[in-house]
Amino acid sequence: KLPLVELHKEPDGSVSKAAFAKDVEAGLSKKNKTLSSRYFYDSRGSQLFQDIMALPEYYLTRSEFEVLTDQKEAIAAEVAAEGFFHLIDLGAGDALKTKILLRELHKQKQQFDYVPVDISGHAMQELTERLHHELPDVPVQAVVGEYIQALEWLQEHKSERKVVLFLGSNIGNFTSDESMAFLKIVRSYLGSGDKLLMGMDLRKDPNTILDAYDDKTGVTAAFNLNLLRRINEELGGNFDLNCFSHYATYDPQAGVMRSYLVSRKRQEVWIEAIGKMFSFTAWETIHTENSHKYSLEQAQEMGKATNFSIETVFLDKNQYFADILFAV
Ligand code: AVI
Repeated sequence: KLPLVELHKEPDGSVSKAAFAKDVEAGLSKKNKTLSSRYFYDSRGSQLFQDIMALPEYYLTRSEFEVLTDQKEAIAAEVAAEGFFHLIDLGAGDALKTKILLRELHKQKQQFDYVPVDISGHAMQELTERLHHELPDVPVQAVVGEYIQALEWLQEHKSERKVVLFLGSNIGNFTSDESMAFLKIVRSYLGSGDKLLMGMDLRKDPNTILDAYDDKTGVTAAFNLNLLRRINEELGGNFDLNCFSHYATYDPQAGVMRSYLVSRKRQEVWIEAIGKMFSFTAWETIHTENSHKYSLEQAQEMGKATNFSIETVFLDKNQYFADILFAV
């Protein structure tokens, strides 16, 4: 087995049960109930997200693929600039998209090592081994942990120039305050010459956006409902998944896609690990996820407010999605 840096203390991909129980209790005790989308990604949830990415309605994946494929020469050249650098991939997963860049950087004979970061040790082990065969000349140092934990580790152990990748539209799942705080923290770990390449889903026809989060085959519904299944499994809950349904709605003025689970009847749910019963009225909702959609002006403002400047905006032909290169 190739070595991984393991910063994450819990069993693979999982969260601490106590922290999960505490968050669930707090969320379900609110007047407007909430559960955090960060708990979507157990192994079943991660598989369902892979399925979402293959849906015809979920344009985000294909759009970003197009950006990276069509503009890989320019992206690789701009990211690299001069000398050796660490390419840090936050939330790398199977790195399907990043591999386009890795191949191009290698082709351009750029001097770098690849540092994928993910909460899943299994995913990082697999990726390390696959890259060892597919791109044997690219040095890989996978880190298993949370994003910030990993940046901290890098700060202590690696002194060369850093290029951070935050692909997908992961920034969109943070609240506005969280995304600003996150960008400020990332910025605090970067110095002159360092860069951030971040994926941002852009504003577009509201119906196109709505379809992407309410697909006909019900994969997104299963993804959302999986959160209740996970509570049943890990916290001893007795949610009846047939008595809740997925509801997604897009607010075109705020640019926010909001997802909910709706209680289809009056019901009570017991959660063993919390030792409490939670009551739902008929049609009461649990808010589970926000997915922000941005204008390029907003991206500019976010950069400004967090001390980054926009170097280049890479777009697909439809202008559905942007990979934005921020410089320090
Ligand atoms: C992971 N994240 C960027 C996805 C999104 O588009 O917000 C999660 C997702 N939720 C429903 N479909 C996909």
